[in-house]
Amino acid sequence: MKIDRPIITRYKKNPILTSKDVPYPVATVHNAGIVKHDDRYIMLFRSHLVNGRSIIGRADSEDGFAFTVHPEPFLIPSTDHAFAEYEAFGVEDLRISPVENEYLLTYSAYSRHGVRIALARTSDFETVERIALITQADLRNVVIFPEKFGGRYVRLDRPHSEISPWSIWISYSPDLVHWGDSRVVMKPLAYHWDEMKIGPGAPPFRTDKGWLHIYHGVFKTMSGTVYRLGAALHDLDDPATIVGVSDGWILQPEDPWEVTGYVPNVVFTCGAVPEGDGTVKIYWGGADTVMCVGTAVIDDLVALCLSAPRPAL
Ligand code: BMA
Repeated sequence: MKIDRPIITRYKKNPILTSKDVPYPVATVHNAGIVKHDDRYIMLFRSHLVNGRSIIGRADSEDGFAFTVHPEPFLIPSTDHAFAEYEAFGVEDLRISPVENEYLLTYSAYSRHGVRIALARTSDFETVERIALITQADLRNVVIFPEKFGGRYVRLDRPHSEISPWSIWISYSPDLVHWGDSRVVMKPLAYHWDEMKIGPGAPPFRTDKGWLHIYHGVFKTMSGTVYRLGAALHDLDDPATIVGVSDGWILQPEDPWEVTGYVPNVVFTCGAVPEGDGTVKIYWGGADTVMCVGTAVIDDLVALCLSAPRPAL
């Protein structure tokens, strides 16, 4: 399908947040979860410390473009014995899902045992309650749908595998603690921009035609990997069914701060904010170093998923 405008229009003043904006010492600012709460945009971003391990900071904005960072980090590795063992190497890539009057926070917890996912909740971004570690090792990139289906929470995630390219799976839970009925819903496509691995990106949001999920896909080149973003549409009533996946990427590293940095050639999303005017603000980390934002027309992304889609599996 031909769309006569950029699929994502980059904000002219990118990057919108860098380590220089953070009032405590950090090396990077990237891979942030974002949500609109009480008409303010709240960004929970990842920063590498100079020891190479990550923590999560908070920044607020009135307009979704100009952010001010809070003086203290938002989330650091837990000292509570139930979590401390598994968060010892850092917390990364937090996603925010608004579900039933609260926000569910999912993030990667790193330790000598591997990477697993922790789930926490907040209703005001002031106090945070850790609920549970909801995966074993090795899983990353958990996003929770903003609605329940048949009374159950639903998540997309990405287990690691030695015998299959890393793919997107779905799981269900009655209580946020116990998850099951897992199955694979989307796989990388051979000799395609996302052939090496794919993973959930921003928590899906509702459109007329389905749940729109912006995911990341990775391609291996002779000089390293390239992380790009793609779009997939899940059935409104049955999110395990994918209605269509955009054949092409919707964003690739192009700006200097996406092409060069802590990890070159990376655009990586953990959050998008659908607006009332039919657009969506998509936020991404550039080269694991800075935060960027761009705007897309939601109907364009839906049309890309539905016209000449590539197979999901
Ligand atoms: C992935 C994760 C992301 C990161 C990306 C590119 O495996 O570690 O947090 O943005 O690699 O380095």
